[in-house]
Amino acid sequence: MAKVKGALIGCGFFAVNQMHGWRDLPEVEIVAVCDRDPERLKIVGDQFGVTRRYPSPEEMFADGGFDFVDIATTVGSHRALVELAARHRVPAICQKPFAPTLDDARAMVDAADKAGVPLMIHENFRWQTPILAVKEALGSGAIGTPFWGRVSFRSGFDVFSGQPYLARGKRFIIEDLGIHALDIARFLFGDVDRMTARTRRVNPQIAGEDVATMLLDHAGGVTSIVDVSYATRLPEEPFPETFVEIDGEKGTLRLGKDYRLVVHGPAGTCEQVVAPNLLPWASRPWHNIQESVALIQKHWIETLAAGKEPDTSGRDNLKTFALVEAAYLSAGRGETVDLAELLA
Ligand code: NAD
Ligand code: 89V
Repeated sequence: MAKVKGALIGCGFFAVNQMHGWRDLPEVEIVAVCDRDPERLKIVGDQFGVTRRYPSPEEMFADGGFDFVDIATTVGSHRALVELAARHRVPAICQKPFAPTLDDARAMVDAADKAGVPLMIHENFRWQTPILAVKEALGSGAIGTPFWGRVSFRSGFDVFSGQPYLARGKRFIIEDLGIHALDIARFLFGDVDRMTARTRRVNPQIAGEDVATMLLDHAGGVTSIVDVSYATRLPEEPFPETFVEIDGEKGTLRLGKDYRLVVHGPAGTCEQVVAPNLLPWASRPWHNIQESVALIQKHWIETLAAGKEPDTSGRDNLKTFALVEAAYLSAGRGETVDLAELLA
């Protein structure tokens, strides 16, 4: 059977995980890679044996010969690259965060729609094994209808050594990491009507906020807290684990340290470890994130073949990205922000 051919733009820090994920899918072949940095282009081209290498995305698209493009560059280039893919009618995956602004994100969804090609945002945290286990437990009805939730990521891990640009942006934790936690909150509790947020910068060496506390009113009636911090020094560093707490009308669910999931309800208390698999190319503590890359890529290939919209399509991810915008607006103004107004 003919392989699905892909091309990748951006051969940086995270793209290496994406290349490993693609290599593990027997039905996929990455036929071309692109990076404006010749050193990164060579490292990734050599490591994964890709001979078609381009310093410019325009040149790569002009040559063509691929069925989809995987955009793994940082946010400033996302709109131009998705629009370029749309002009060439090539289905595209774009890394989070979607775009610098909500207007850019909307324009990207429009461009893909007009071209009639799928657009998926690489929002992988909801594909983590422990988060999928939480979703399944919630869906089983074991704790009844949820009325309260918390999605929490608190760490003192040095993310700046691998991703130095994170220290320089005026926006930091909500845009980079909070976006994942907000997407998990949407995944578990549904869309959001109102957002109230507070932010802080504790680390004086960075430009953006490294702590955020967000209160979400979900349309279905759940109230949730999404709290994220890179200024939290714990006796045992939990990076990159996301903890989840849910109270339901009949019981409770807790996903805690070392992927321990406790579901308590009328049928009793069930405790299990829902640890991610350590893929052969993965390394601790990143393996949870790395496995979710492989899972979202599999989902992309399945939806592409079936002509279905991916779960984290551009259209869906507009609602997650709007939460990021709402959080910054709310924290800046000290007010609650109405999502319907923002998305109108
Ligand atoms: P990086 O800076 O290490 O890599 C980006 C690469 O893209 C660089 O090599 C750069 O030269 C190249 N590039 C940028 N613009 C380009 C353009 N227009 N044409 C060609 N090449 C270009 O960044 P990173 O840490 O790998 O992050 C990339 C993206 O991945 C970001 O959006 C980041 O938020 C996201 N990310 C996602 C996860 C996740 O779990 N989903 C984890 C880490 C990073
Ligand atoms: O997932 C991410 O976007 C990464 C990290 C987990 C380090 O924040 O930037």
